[in-house]
Amino acid sequence: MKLIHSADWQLGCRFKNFGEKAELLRQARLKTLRRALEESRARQADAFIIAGDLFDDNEVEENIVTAAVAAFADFPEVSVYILPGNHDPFTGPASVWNRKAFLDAPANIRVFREAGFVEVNGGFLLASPLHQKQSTLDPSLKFVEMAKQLPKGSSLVGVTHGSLAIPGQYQPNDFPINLQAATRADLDYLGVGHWHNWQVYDNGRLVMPGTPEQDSFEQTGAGSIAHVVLDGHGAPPRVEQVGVGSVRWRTFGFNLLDPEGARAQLQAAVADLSTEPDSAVIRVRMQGSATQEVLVPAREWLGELLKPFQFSRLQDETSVALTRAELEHLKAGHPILAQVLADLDQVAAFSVGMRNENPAPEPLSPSQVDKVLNNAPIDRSELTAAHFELARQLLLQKFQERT
Ligand SMILES: [Mn+2]
Repeated sequence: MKLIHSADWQLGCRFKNFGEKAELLRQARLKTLRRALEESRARQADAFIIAGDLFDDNEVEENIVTAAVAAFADFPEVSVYILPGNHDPFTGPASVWNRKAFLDAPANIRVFREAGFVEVNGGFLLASPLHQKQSTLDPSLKFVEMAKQLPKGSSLVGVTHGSLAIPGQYQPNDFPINLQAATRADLDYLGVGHWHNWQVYDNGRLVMPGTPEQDSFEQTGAGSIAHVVLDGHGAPPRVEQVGVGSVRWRTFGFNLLDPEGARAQLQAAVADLSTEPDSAVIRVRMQGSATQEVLVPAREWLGELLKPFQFSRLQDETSVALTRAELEHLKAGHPILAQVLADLDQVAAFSVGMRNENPAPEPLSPSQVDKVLNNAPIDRSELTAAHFELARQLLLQKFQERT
């Protein structure tokens, strides 16, 4: 038995933060769906499984529904098995599964509106679809009884949707699936959907492939479908992670401590994405503090760098550095702050050779500096001037926030 297992396409996702450009991201998913169907055809899979959340919700736009069904219809040799998930549960006549496009669907599409099984190339596909958005019940429990009804020795594949019951990592009302659910029901493979990063449990028998298209900066294990080969009941499944995603979500930092270095680094990183500027979502976090003379050109340069990309955002977390007069005023009013800054300068002067322009009335001696550094859990050879500048900035920033 050969399968393609996918989940969490969330077609029709609104991507509210992207305004009119959201349509490009929605279209990208439909193209990726066709690419996945192409993979299934090329590998002559017996089943193309969608383990829940094909659609973002039951109210999805009609044009997305017809585009999805048209994609399946264009691959008549691919047998598509669809399971309603928590985003698109089968709730009866109002659900997306009862729209005309699905009621009149071509013969290669089967939607599991109810729990049940179907024979596929000598093995069986067992489905436990969702009928609501939340439940504390493990939807894979149904497989235990279902599997007992099937002929002994045949390959058994479960398909359901829910969170993995990893202690501390799931909500109790979010369809918690036992981590040994495949073994518990004597399944050879349990294809699950819900979370967006690739994960494997139960000795390789329980797989959550994640979303085929990354949809947030935090996801690093998204963008794949699973190609699964079963050699017979009891044999371990052979699972291959197949990358199909096209949109790359990347976060980069730009720290004003070293604007020249930051420019060089960012330019190199972005160059890699610039071959396909429409399929990269870029976020640049600009950090640190600097004077307006440094900040303004840096912002302009970043704006130019990101211009070719459809989806980019500059997240400005910078602060304007204090002028010399402002700093002196602050120090005059807060002698302890003045002393700490002076001590920091003195430690920097001894350890990385920075010039101390503002020695304190009672500067630290070399032996006192040694004592401070030896007591700190720091490898002295790795200290640079930038560390001291950052410490200064953080100190001033925190101080200003509090006063
Ligand atoms: Mn889900």
